[in-house]
Amino acid sequence: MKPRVLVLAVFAAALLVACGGDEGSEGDVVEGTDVTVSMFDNRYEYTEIRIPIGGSVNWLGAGRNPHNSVAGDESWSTEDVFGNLEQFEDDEAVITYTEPGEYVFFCTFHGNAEGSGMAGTLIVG
Ligand SMILES: [Cu+2]
Repeated sequence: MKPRVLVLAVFAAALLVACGGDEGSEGDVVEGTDVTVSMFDNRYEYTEIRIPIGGSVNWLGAGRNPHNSVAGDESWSTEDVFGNLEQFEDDEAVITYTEPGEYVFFCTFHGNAEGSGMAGTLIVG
């Protein structure tokens, strides 16, 4: 009887650890072909975005303050498609990414190219 109880206890502990890990990552990682990322005051809905080559991100204004998304290496910007660095609530900037790479992205008002503040990582491919 005793060994069986011990096995069950270990199994339950493993499940708890597995569930805890999943919850921690689901909050800020998104993966898909065409994803929408809300830009809140003053943080992105996701800080890690994974899309395939040819996938897109809809950068969606969702705050009272203006926001944007700019690549740390300046290779792309929501300004390129939206025409303005200030996106307010419901303003959309859909960017299609055709080059594989890993980009830091940031809001020019609330973050910086080093990935501090309102910032994250976009992985294409
Ligand atoms: Cu911002």
